[in-house]
Amino acid sequence: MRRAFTLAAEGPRVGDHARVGAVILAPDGTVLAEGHHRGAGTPHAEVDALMDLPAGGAAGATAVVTLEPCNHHGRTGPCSLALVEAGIARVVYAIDDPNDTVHGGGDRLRDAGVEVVSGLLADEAEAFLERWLHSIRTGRPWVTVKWAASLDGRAAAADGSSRWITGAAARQHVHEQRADHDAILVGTGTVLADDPGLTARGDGGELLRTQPLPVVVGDREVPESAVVRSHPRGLVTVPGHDLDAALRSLRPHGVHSVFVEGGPTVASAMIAAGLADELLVYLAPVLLGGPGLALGDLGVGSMNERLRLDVLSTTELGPDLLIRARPSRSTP
Ligand code: AOF
Ligand code: ZN
Repeated sequence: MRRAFTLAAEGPRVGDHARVGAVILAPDGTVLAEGHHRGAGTPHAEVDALMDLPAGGAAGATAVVTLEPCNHHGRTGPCSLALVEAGIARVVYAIDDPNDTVHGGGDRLRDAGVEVVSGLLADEAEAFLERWLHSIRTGRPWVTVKWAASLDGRAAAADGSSRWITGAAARQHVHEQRADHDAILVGTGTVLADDPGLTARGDGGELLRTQPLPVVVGDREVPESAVVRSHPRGLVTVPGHDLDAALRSLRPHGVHSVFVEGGPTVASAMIAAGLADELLVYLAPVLLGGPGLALGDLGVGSMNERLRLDVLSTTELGPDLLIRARPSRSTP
């Protein structure tokens, strides 16, 4: 199963698909074939592995898969059927498929007389597919909220200028995070104030290979001349201020993860609405003082309402510090 996870990790990190790996073992434990899913519309991991075997080559073998084999005719045929037809005797998988229309492969295999074991390394599968599972289970993409601030929590100076608080290493890290999410979301206020491109770029300014879908939320018009209008992925605008609805509306665009990058109004609203799954806070060793706070009102009126966080990691990026945190799961 660990090998299957390694194979799964070779699939693209972003896109409208689950990263899945599969290993086919002979009765004596020898590896017969390996496979992984390479993105929407391509063969599923099980079929990718079976394709490496001659006809009849999987008879009596065990298939080890990181996700329950599918049971539907989607962009490809059902993997459960492909495994039965190949003569697989035993299937071991980590977690059930959370998709209502897809799951049931385990039962179909059992009905066909295949021995099925599930739950192997389930915790690792949950962690590995965290964003996708969250998106399928809730109907709402995973949300990472990012901001950059001075040590005293300001994102802008008194005159409103906000570029650049952090240094080159932190900024490059942000670009990599953009490329690691399906979409990047800002409010109309940020578009009007900063005219951002919302692309993921390398340190030479070149476009990275994967680009997040740019999403602008709010009622004000995005100007014809806005830089984001020439984004390579096009532009999605979502009117209104219902962030939960806005996030759900991105699912038909194949979006399972969203990087929220501005500004304070949208970041605060995401957090206050309980929609932020992870926070990335880049802190620069400067002080700005004044009114330019990184976050506005969070609906915290009193100390006993404070939002508790669990810190996952702290990382030095040149002179700056990155704190990765999540809303605390433990009770106070
Ligand atoms: C598997 N093996 O390798 C993957 C699975 O649109 P489709 O037909 O590609 O189906 C996508 C769904 O199938 C996806 O949402 C997830 O539930 C499952 N992914 N299943 O048996 C695989 N990638
Ligand atoms: Zn499948």
